[in-house]
Amino acid sequence: MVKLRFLLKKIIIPVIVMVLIITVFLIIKSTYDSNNKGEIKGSFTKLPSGLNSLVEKQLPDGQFVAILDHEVFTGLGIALLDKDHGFIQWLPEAEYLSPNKGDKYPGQYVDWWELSDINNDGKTELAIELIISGSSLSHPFHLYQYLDGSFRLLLKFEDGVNHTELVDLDNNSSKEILYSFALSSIGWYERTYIPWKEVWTWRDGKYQLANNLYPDIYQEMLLKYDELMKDSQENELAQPYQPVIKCLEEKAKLNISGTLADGKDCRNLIHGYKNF
Ligand SMILES: [Ca+2]
Ligand SMILES: [Ca+2]
Repeated sequence: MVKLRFLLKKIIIPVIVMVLIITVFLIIKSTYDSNNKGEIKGSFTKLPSGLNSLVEKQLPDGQFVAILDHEVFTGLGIALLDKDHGFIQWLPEAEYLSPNKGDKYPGQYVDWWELSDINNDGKTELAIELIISGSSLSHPFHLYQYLDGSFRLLLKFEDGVNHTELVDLDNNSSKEILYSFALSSIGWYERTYIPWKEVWTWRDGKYQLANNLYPDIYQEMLLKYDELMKDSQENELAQPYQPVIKCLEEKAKLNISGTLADGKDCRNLIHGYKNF
């Protein structure tokens, strides 16, 4: 009897009290966790090792698109996450691979991103401009469409000195993609003297090159080429680019006259140009 009382006092009661305390703690913790699930820093137990979600946007069906970065290495990837922020997959051509797997990622920083019905077709698009720091001033651009729980790549631009804007140029509620870049970015002269612009418009279920529908843009480019031509006459090192500027002028004039012309066709006039 004495032994039983001793056991109750020294072992059984303390153990029961301990179990009660742990149970109450777990109940409080699980309530706290479920209340905080909507926070970005909620539960990332299902993300690949070492990766963190920097920012994310919620999709119409409750899934998320997120920019993931690595806690040690540089670079960003774009991923689709489930409703609980668990990793589903990388978006096409936006995979992040750590340096020991090949140093591949679409960008180092996010310049801007937009998730909306960009082309006014009732489906959601994601447009994202990234930044890769370095002398070529590269701003990779990816455009995706979200359909049936996954993303498909519609367009991708990755020239040097490039910038992309979404603008509804003809006021039909479907945004055009205005893309500016340099035909080559291997050196300062290329980055400065041979700029070009493209306009992409949504037609027949895809974004198509439509430079010739927006003559005003190429009128402006003609003024720019005039200036560059004058500059190049005073700068010996810029003179090798004059044939390229002339070619771009001709392409701009064709677009103004209504004939679709692509400035990239002038690249073969750049001495030593290689398409990397
Ligand atoms: Ca759309
Ligand atoms: Ca439009």
